[in-house]
Amino acid sequence: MAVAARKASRSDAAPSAAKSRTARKTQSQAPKKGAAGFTKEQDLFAYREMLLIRRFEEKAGQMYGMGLIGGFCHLYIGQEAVVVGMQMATKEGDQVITGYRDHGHMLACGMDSKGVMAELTGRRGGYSKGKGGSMHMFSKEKHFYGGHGIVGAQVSLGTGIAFANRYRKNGNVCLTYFGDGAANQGQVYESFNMAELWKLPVVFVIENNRYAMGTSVSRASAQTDFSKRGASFNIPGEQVDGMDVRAVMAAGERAIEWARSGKGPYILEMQTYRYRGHSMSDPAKYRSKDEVQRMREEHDPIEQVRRRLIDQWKLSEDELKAVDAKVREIVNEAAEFATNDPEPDVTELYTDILK
Ligand SMILES: Cc1ncc(C[n+]2csc(CCOP(=O)(O)OP(=O)(O)O)c2C)c(N)n1
Ligand SMILES: [Mg+2]
Repeated sequence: MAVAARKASRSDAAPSAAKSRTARKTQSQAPKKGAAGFTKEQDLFAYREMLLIRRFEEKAGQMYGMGLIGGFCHLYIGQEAVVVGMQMATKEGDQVITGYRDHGHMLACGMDSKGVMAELTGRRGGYSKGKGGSMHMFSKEKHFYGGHGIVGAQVSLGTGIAFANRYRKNGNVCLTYFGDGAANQGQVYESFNMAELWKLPVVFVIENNRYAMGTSVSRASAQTDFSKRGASFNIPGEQVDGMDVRAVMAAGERAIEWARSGKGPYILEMQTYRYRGHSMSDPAKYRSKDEVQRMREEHDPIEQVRRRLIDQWKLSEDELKAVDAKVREIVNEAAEFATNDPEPDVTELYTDILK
């Protein structure tokens, strides 16, 4: 927690690109109404946010292929509705912490796409001055606490952030995301116990994308209903269609309200799917192409909203194209910045380290 906070203020101070933010709304300023059905504004907002994540990730994948991004790179494509729906249920001040599949979470928190992309390419305008890479970015300003490469580590850190919220009586809730694989880690259950015992304001969001690297849920988990994982600690939970941004927001509102009102933690199992490999180096031999194709064709979270915008809200193809063009422009600008920004100076080798 202390380390995360230190890194957060450091990286906030660093990137000039991250400071020069586009005028994009963050989700805590997003249009709100009852959650079951979205208004036109909510659908448009969700569409734009999810599309930004998708296009950003596609571009990151291309840049990785071109050798511009080194190290690990885990793409979030397919899972966009989870983080966008959850952010739409938050209020300003609520924190987010997650694992290594984190670019979507950063963008959804309102972090600048230039600063994120420049960190991927290891440039000085990146959120960690080009020294952190894909899995290690933070923004205290946007309440994003990483970016963690150790599977499950963020669960105890997120519980610690929630403890700080309770101690400071600031009314904030910490959204702590982790995967189906991470859900089998021991420290998760130590955290669950303390979170319920002390009624900490934390929502545990389990992103069940059906695989942990190449291992399917049914091969690795004795209890595959992750919403029940808090049962022995009396933590309530529910399973959510994580491909439907409206269902995510509705569940997010219930869970956040529960946590904020002092009732303690809440578990949301988001049933979702990642279209790409675990990381860029995954040949994905453990699942069939048909399975991926079926999910894309029948459950794509962005396509669902796109259809509503056309059928229900009568948006024209031209109006949608204008949104797409704007998103592409933001992503292209980020890629250009991340390609041309200089690398960190060698003197930076000895800064921002624990001595
Ligand atoms: C403590 C630890 N053990 C193993 C690994 C290697 N590892 C990286 S990702 C991963 C799978 C995690 O899967 P899941 O929690 O389902 O998240 P997803 O990748 O599906 O988002 C493993 C085993 C690690 N990084 N840290
Ligand atoms: Mg997984």
